[in-house]
Amino acid sequence: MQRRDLLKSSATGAAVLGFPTILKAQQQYRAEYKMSTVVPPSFAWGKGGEIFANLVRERTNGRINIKQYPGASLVQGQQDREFAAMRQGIIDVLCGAPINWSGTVKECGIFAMPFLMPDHKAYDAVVASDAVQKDFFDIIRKAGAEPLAIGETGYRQLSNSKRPVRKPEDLKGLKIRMVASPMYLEIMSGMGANPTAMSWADAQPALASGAVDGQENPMELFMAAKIHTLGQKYVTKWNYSNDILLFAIANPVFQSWSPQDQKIVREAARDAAAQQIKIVRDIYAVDVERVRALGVDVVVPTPAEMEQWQIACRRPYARWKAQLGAPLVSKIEDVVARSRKT
Ligand code: X2X
Repeated sequence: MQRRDLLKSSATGAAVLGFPTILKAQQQYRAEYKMSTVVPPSFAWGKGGEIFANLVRERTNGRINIKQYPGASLVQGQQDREFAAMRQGIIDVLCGAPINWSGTVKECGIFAMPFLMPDHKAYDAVVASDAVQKDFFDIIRKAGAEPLAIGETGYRQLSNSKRPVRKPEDLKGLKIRMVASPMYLEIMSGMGANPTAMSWADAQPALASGAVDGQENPMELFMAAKIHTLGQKYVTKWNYSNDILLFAIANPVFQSWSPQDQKIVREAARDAAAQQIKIVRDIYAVDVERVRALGVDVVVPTPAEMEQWQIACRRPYARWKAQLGAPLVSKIEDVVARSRKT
């Protein structure tokens, strides 16, 4: 059939059905939208993704079907490729830690800066601020995705198989697995540790075989992944970094949905993020006892010890502030400072 005939016949078909515009709109929806998460729904982060997908399916009566691909499997476990893959159309929906995307969009590294958001009050103030809702969200939009909502990946704590770590000096010579973030690597090497970058998929075998001595991740994740069974006997709750969990949709995908559906999806992401944050914080409140009950030695630094950690991170903080975008970091610092006075 000639192209002209094809156009004519499909136009006639639509006219016969009587609602050509609805038909057109429906044709733009795909059978499945692919969502990448680094961890599965047995972890708070993956659960957040699952809740989001379920809410969207229910509230759109199945018009929008988001399928979760945990283990960052759409990018063969290489979580630092997620954002680039989203731009290429391999991933439609992001539910992830921006630290993993900082090699693609540098500002994505900002939230993981050491001691930037020292507690949940500061965290909540930052997330609600214009610095995030306007400035950061605009950066994400320009980079190719519509940001919808923010959950929480959780405060990252150190673990290792060798000894209790109370102060920066205790890290000397320890081989620590980190995500592929030059900022994280610099923080660790600045304290005398021997950091090595690898994906989450590679981290577990490396811990099991003793190729690395330690790692850092939220204790919620430590428990969900049973990292204590990989010889990790010592944890330090130093709260140095708490990345956001960003829910976002690839721009062309978001634009293909009706305004009503866009609204439903945005609200679903907000509701999922709120539920996900509750899961993370409920566990955070009891994580020391829970991890101790697994036979792990948990060091909770005193305020004086906390200061040592903060001092040790000052130089990389300053360097990375300049690198990742000093004006935006300063804005976030102001929000944090104000949050401490209320
Ligand atoms: O790989 C990690 O450590 C994880 C799961 O926390 C991230 O993707 C940032």
